Amino acid sequence: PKTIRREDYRQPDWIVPDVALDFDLGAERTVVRARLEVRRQAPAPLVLDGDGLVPVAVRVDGQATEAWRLDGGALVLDLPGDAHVVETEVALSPQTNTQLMGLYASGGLLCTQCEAEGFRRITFFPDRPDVLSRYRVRLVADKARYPVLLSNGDLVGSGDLDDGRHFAEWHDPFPKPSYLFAAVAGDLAERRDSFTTASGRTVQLGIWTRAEDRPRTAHAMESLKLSMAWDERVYGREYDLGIFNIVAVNDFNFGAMENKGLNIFNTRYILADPDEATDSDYDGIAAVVAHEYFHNWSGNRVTCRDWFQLSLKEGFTVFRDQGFSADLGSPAVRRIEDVRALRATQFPEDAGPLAHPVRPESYMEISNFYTATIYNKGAELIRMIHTLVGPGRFRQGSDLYFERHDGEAATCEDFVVAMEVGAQVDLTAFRRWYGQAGTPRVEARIARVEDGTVSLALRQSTPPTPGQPDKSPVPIPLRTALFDRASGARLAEQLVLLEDAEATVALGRAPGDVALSINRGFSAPIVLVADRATDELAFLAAHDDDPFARYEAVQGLMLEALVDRVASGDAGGAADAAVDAVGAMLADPALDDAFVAEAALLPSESFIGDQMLVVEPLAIHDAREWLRARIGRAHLAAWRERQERGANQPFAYTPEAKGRRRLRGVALAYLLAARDTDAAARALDQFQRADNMTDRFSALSALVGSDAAERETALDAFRVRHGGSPLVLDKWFGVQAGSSRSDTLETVVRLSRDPDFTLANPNRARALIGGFGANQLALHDDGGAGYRFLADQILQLDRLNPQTAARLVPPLGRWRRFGEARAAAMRAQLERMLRTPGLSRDLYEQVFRSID
Ligand code: HT7
Ligand code: ZN
Repeated sequence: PKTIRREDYRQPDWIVPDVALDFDLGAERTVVRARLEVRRQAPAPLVLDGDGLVPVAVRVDGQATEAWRLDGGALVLDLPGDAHVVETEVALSPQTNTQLMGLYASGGLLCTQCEAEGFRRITFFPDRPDVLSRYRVRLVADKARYPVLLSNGDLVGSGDLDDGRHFAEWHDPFPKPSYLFAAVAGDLAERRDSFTTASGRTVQLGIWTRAEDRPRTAHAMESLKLSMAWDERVYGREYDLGIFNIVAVNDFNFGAMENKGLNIFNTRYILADPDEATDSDYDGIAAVVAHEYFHNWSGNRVTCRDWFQLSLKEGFTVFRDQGFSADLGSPAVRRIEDVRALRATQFPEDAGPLAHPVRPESYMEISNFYTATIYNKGAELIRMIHTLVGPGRFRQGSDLYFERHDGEAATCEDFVVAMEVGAQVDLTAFRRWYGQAGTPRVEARIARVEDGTVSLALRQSTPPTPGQPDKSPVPIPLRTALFDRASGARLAEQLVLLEDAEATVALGRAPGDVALSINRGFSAPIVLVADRATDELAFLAAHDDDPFARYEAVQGLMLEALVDRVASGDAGGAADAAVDAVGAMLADPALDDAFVAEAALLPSESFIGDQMLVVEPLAIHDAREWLRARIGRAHLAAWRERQERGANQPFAYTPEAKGRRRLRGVALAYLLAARDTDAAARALDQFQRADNMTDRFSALSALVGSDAAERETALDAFRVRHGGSPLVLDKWFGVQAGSSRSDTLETVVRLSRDPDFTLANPNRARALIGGFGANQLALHDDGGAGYRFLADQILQLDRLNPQTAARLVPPLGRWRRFGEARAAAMRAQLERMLRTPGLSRDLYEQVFRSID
């Protein structure tokens, strides 16, 4: 496959100010007629991208023509003038489109997914984000099968036709790139609402689902209205059309899509009721609804010049949705969750063969670049700018960015320049963050000068990544504070900016012993290596007034104990300190339950592995279970009390009730680990009495790793109760794939043959196969059978849905981190995949880069 390079960007030779599309829709056959008004920008032929399309007819300025050629799927025309009307006609088969890109069938629906390059599977077009067009769309379909016909913009006409068909015409006045085009046809029910904007316009809101799902759309609608108000209040951004529609579909490659005025969602991020969705599902829905809505400005009104600029819209929009979620609940807990996610996905990516900068230099298949680096690290870059300039100046920068680039296709550089001018800050050195892959490592050490002044010695380095052997220092904002150990008082907080490879900074005068709190709030996405003794961490775990730093101190103690235990079978004093720190938090009435739950959670097995030179999955698992049992046993009474607290109260979706449920789940896991006499019975009791999915699922998750008879009872009951609900059945598959039992591979193989399992549905495939790939213990079980199974499933899925298949490769790509035998077995599977004939471009690129 061809490599596309950022440096090769050229402005389009032709633009298309206006497009008219005419769809004659059917699942078996859909005919698409396109009318493009094209304008020349350079002396070159008109190249209209196409993927799998065969022109049935081509007309130029109303005249049928044969003067065209196909070049690698694209339709090429040599046109004489500077302005022409080009018409094409193609026929599609949505029903056989298993890639879920372009126009496809999902259940009884027809829907589109165009980002990044799906539009070229619908019609011939310059399918690149810097060609912006006004769209008129006419949809025609059988009225009984497809009573609802939706597209972008405003509805400008509709009516009945002969032979049971009907039509709808939509017009979107805002010029947009083809990746934001959308159309949906189906038998859908609507939850209708409205929102009045700050300037007094009324927007009609609709969430469209299958009729039986309609009752489960209330939370999504509420989230949408909150998002619209938040974007007005925090960013001054108002919605611009008269209609905003959302459609939920079962089969979707991603979470959702921000098509202008017609968002299309994975049902997973729309449907919720207390009996079927966990609190974390509820939070996910609010975050994704907000994310897609926020794209209306950061992505749609200002779009990307080319796909190398993807983080311009994605990183910024993640930052915006994180701010929204923080404002909805506890900012500290949200920050902890966001950092946990960053460490679980982005840090390993940045340290492995798929590492790439936030603004990549090249790609083979752009779908492979919808990564944690583009999204989550991209958001961290924006957050650092926000930290450097403060909220007021940041807002001036974002206002200027939207004002300058409204209606344009912009670059990351445009964003940085707008921030420099609007927020009055020099970001010359900061630009390196965009171009350099890898997670900077910062060493921090306190040094005392004779007169009582405390200084901080800092040193940064970034490890080499593929194609980037040498790294430059990047500006790293570190929110830092000192505590007086004797009194517990905080002496100072300052924002230290580490710009060079090394620096020493004076922190102030402190006569007695101090404790160093650094990277508070996770002010920079770095790996911190602070030379802090166990008792200093224990002090911070008890006294730090920054909740994130306090969480970090507890996690630091746990990590120290776990790493020592794996290395030497001993856990030094860190294990005792971790046990005490958790006990102190459980006893502290000032702390809210959600925070205690987060802080009491042990670091994940993969994060523990990231701290080691050679990952030993079994030793890590054993050490983690050992520490879990110790913390469980040490605080049995407190865990029991937390597991029982409020259990008889009816479900409420309030921050307090959510926190209580979260801590109840953590408590149950500790009780099971401690082998408390009635723990399994207690878990089953919670499972059976629960009036909500959070409690039911936390009980099931706690039981699924055990050998107790209650495990089977709960698993069977869960399937009987929820077997008819696809999203809940995904949980049933996923929880078994993540089990720590030694028979997990056998179970997953059996489940892959279950009549309810299908690779054709991405949610189901991700639940079972993705869940297994993320299970450190089961995947790396000795013998390599897990690697073989994973590779087999990826290859099978690649024939149906290359994008989803390619996303399952990263666990195998981590082969260098393991001992010789495992590394060889993992690599062998990558090589086998690479040798397989007919591999998709998506999978080829991921496997090829993972082997290297
Ligand atoms: N901007 C959207 C990306 C997306 C996507 C990308 C590749 C293949 C399928 C996809 N569906 C949606 C989602 C977002 O970030 O909001
Ligand atoms: Zn996005």
